[in-house]
Amino acid sequence: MEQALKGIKILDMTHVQSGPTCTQLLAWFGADVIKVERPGGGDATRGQLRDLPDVDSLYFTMLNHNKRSITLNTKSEAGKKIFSKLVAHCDALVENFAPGALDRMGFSWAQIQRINPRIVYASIKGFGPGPYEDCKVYENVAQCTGGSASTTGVIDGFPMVTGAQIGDSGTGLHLALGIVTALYQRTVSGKGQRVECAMQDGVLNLCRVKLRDQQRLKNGPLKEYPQFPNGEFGNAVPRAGNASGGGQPGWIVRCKDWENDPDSYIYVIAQEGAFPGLANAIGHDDWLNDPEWNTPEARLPKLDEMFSEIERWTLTKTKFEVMDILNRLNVPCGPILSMEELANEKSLRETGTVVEVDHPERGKYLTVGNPIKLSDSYVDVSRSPLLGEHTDEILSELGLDIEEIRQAKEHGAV
Ligand code: CAO
Repeated sequence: MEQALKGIKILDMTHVQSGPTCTQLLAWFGADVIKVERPGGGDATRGQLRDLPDVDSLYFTMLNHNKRSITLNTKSEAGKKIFSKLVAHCDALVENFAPGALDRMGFSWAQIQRINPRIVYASIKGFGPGPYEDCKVYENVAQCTGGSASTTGVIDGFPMVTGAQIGDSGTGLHLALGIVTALYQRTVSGKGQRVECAMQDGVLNLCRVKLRDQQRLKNGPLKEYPQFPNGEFGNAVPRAGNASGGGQPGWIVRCKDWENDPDSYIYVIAQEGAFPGLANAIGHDDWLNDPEWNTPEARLPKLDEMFSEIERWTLTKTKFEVMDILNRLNVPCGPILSMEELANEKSLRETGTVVEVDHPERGKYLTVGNPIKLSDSYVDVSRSPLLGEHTDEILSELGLDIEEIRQAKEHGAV
């Protein structure tokens, strides 16, 4: 079996998280990803949140699988020459520097196009054109400016960021789609193009349902929100605790031993079609003939009471027992799984979503593999490169002979 992106060469100028998640996906689909790093320290995440002294951090290793690493000082004259060769050699350049960094190195889009008109030039920035276009941005800044934080959190509590890296990894995903789309268009147009994703835009795209609710607010209260019917709605979409974002009410309820296990909870959705089974299971078959309870509209103003009754039942069972019983009744539900449980989940290991990788300096560690499964393109997760591990190999692929490589080293370019 071949790999979908075999033969595609990516000039990977990414660092930290957002860009590296994008190029890691492309590498998993078979692209040759050449990660360019500054001589000395390389990607800052190599040294961040280290759990072992002098060993690449898990932060770095888990974002840079299947790539090759070349060190290159793109600000030195000799480095710029090599960088130009890389631009000519590759199908896509991907970067997520602070705004203007590549231009300051002397590589504007116009210059890059002159070197290689077929190249796709893909960037992640914090913001698109506008008042904040020059700002540096990290994950939580994007969550706050993209509408996620203002709509996440407990009712009447302060805004909250989520554990899911929707600003970084979410935007990396968006960019990867942009790159393969541009490469596809190139097969017809013959030329490359610019692909840009702003983290604010990526987060807002993932918060689409909240912009939906912002507009619904004009026409009356959001009846599925916990603020209805007793609380007040202001001018903007409020935080809704754990209420479902869709048309079916849902909530997190406690399960047996929740006092000792911080993850003994389950999310239960009271979907209309499965409601009779749910009511029966929790011992409330009386609701089925009671007009106060037997329609979704009748239940809407008393969802808190309904979920307390569901919880009275779930408190007598483990989250997995609840899952077993309710799944058989077609009631959508999901246990709150801890990272410990996910790391040990057999089915995730079998599908390659959780993978054990061996690293020459740190030994074995777990990572999240490719969550996108193609039937005709295999994924083989291999370890992240050491800093500059492939410098000589890549330089000779660019046509430099041994003497030129020696000189590049002597000039501190690599
Ligand atoms: N050779 C020479 N110089 C290099 C180099 C190389 N191989 N690689 C990077 N540099 C230089 C850059 O050119 C830049 O120099 P200038 O400031 O003179 O232009 C400098 O290193 C620092 O780059 P940076 O400004 O991007 O890095 P930072 O640590 O200050 O900022 C970040 C990091 C993430 C805030 C910023 O890159 C950013 O806003 N990126 C866009 C948004 C983004 O992706 N954020 C997600 C990060 S993960 O949460």
